[in-house]
Amino acid sequence: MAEEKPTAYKFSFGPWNIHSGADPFGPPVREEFAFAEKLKFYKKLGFDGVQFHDDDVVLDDTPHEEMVKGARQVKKMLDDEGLVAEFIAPRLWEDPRTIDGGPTSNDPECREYAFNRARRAIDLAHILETDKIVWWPAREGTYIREAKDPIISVGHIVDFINSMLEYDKEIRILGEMKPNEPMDLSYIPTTGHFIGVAYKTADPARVGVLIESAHCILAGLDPSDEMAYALWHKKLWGVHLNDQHGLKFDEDKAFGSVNLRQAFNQVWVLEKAGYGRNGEFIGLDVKAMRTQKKERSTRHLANSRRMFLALLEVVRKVDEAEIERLRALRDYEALEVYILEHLMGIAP
Ligand code: GLO
Ligand code: MG
Repeated sequence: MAEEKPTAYKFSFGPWNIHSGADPFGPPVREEFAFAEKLKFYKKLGFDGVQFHDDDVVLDDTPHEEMVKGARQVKKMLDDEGLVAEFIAPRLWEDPRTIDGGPTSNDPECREYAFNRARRAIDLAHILETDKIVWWPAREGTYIREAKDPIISVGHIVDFINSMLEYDKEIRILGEMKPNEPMDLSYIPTTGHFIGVAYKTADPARVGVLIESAHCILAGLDPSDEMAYALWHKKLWGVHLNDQHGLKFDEDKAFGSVNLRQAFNQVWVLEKAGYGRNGEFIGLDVKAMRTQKKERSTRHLANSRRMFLALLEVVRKVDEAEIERLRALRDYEALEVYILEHLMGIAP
């Protein structure tokens, strides 16, 4: 039997991953690159895909005709750089109408705003030629438990997804779950929750997930097991690889920078499952350190990609027969050292 060719992975990031270094406690520390300048970095850094918020394409509330014109201009810019759009994510968390959430707001007018904005994101997706909408439910939760009805909220979320599925018969919805931040507690905080909800929507085959490593760690879960769970359901359509130092604010650290072994296991699970063979991207969601100077503020992207590819080499070098042998012996002590030696480059 002919051997299958190794997956040629494609990488993506969002324009927000090149940023001015502002944080909740301090102002920008480097000038923001213009969008056109950011696009120039993609190919140079080894990336082919651009992740978009809807308002990275055109500002919200732009009249329809102008919106179409603006989106076509962005499509042309992508074409000129040889790039493609991976997904559009409606940025539902910055508008005054979503202070208390979009789909789960108590105010029906605010819910309606969220529904309309998501449909508009689908229009943009058409123009940018992607069939993926990513939904990160940033404010769909509560600061205090009593603020919303938690049962009704789950129903609102299903209605929201259905409204997108009904609006467009091709579009796919990828839930990007996160247990907290900016909310104290989010509804449907994990991939497992979202997949449960997916099966209750009008077209479960078009509802899947994008998994971010840091979000899993924030939920006390292992990212590679989360990915495996979604892969089993054939619902892993995107990833946001990054890293996170324990249970605190969402750090979006460079991939592999905190826990190499955990990163290795993510690459392992993706590679073994053939992730990427249907055009899925290795997406990153990483922040540059605030201390970084402007002209060196894309290093975290190159570094994360480098770590993915280096870990991929390790994954491909590891001998599966040896792993099977040690599994059969139940000698996990030996298996552990076998993996660690490979990770450290000291395998005999
Ligand atoms: C924040 C999320 C955010 C999303 C992005 C795309 O915690 O990770 O960065 O990935 O807005 O929806
Ligand atoms: Mg993310």
